[in-house]
Amino acid sequence: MPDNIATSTDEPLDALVVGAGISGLYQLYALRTAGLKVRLLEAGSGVGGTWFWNRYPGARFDSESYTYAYFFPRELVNEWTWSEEFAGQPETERYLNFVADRLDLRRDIQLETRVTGARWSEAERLWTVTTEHGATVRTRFLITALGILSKPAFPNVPGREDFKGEWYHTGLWPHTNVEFTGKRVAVIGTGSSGVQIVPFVAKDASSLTIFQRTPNWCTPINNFAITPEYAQQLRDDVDKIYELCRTSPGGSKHRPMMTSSLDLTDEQRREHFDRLYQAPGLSMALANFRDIALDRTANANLTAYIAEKIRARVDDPAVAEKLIPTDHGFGQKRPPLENGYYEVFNQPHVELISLADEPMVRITETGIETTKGHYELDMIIFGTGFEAVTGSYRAIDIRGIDDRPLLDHWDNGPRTYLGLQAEGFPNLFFVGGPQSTAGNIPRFTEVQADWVTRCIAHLTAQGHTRIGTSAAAEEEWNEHVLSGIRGTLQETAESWSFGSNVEGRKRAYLLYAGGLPTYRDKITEAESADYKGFELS
Ligand code: N01
Repeated sequence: MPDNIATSTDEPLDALVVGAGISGLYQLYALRTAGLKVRLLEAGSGVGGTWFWNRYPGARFDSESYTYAYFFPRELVNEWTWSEEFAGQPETERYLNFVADRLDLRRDIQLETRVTGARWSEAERLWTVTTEHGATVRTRFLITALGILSKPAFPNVPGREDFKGEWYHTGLWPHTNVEFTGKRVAVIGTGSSGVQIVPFVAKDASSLTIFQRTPNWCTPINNFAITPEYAQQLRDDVDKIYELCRTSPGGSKHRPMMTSSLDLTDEQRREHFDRLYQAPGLSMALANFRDIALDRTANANLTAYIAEKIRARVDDPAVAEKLIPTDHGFGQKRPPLENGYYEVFNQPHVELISLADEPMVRITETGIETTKGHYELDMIIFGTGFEAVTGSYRAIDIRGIDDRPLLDHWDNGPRTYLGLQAEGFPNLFFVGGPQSTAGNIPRFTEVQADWVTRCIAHLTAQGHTRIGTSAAAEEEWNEHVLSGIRGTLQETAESWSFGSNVEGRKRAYLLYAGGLPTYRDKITEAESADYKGFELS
């Protein structure tokens, strides 16, 4: 670990990056390559961000490993070989450590340093950043790469602190071995994390009780090993694969079909769905007809198809019905990928509790009480998700012009210009913040990190010391962001994309549904037009 980055009283840094996830690491690399004096602070004891914290059994990519990974610099592509199409967490964490070493990033990273505050000085045109240990560091530019799913959320029921057994959150999984063998375990939550961990717990636990608030439309991940020949082919095709990701709406190698699924006969449609059900990863969501996301009839056809699959895989018809969503269609929420999830419910020691039938009342010393009874437990696993996107900003007291808190600015939902800056917070850039991503996150955030790097280089070259944006620019961007989600079936879903998974949170769209090519065009157009919407001085 480098010495005293956070207590430095030296000249201010050119830039400080917060967060050593896949986006922050790339931002550090890009700024350093541009010749800037830059450092990175990270709360965890290792690099990796999401892939450092979410180390629960079964955690795995749902984007193809090589499309989520870095494409630049090319030695990273040439010197790393993925073992599976969808790599598990341990391999991804190893990969990000390999990147940190290979690009010699560690000398500018300080771990175990949680940033708790940042205050802008208009007079000095500097940010002063404070850490939980009371150290401060001054920087010309501050870049937050906090991740969109990094602040764990817990059920709002009393008694969590009373529970005498073990408890874990999937997003804060310990580094020590967690033993399920012979234990009565509960998993609360059936989103992507819950769906991934459940088969692993079921293998060893003496009993497994799954508390489901809302079922999801899960489809098989259909993962497979990467052979040496396939690995070589991926390297040979790297430009082609990158171009596919770069030009697809979700930043993935998949793209939607723009013809209508309603033009097919029932038989053709079934064949098409069968093909996608057996295809790897998010094919069902991303390589399907576009009208699935827009047209209720098209969506209902697919929904009926997957419901049938669930009924075929779950022995008890009553349990199968509980596992079939009725509040949303496929794709209205991000669909989890599964590997043997539905078959878990056929095992005698596994029980599904629908919280719609018996709401949770409290957590007790020995288990979970619902309106219908008490479940005795040795362990509770919270797969209850995250206070998405802006949640991680709640842990940092960011103050802009006139000491105004960023959270006040975002009180009615996030407001940004291009997802890059907020009005009243000069020289602060968000990478992977609100109103700027959706889909395969690294492909969105690399575009932002490159933009921020060019912007700071431009300001420096022009002798400028400040960049800010305006309320009018934010308004324009807000309207553009909302226009991307308006009229889609996602618009009406209760999901973390709107913050509605957390009780009491104001509903606001947190992501960017306009697609990667449009996003890139928008931010580069603003840059080419003399930083339209920004004020440089
Ligand atoms: O979180 P979630 P997640 N009482 O919010 C339930 C990515 N990801 O960690 O649906 C009881 O999706 C909640 O119920 P409901 C991926 O983008 C990717 O699983 O809100 N239950 C839901 O069932 C994903 O979308 C991978 O009604 C409560 C669950 O907890 C995102 O992260 C793997 C509750 C939370 O689901 C988030 O996934 C994992 C309460 N009070 C995650 N509060 C990959 O495969 C919430 N729930 C790469």
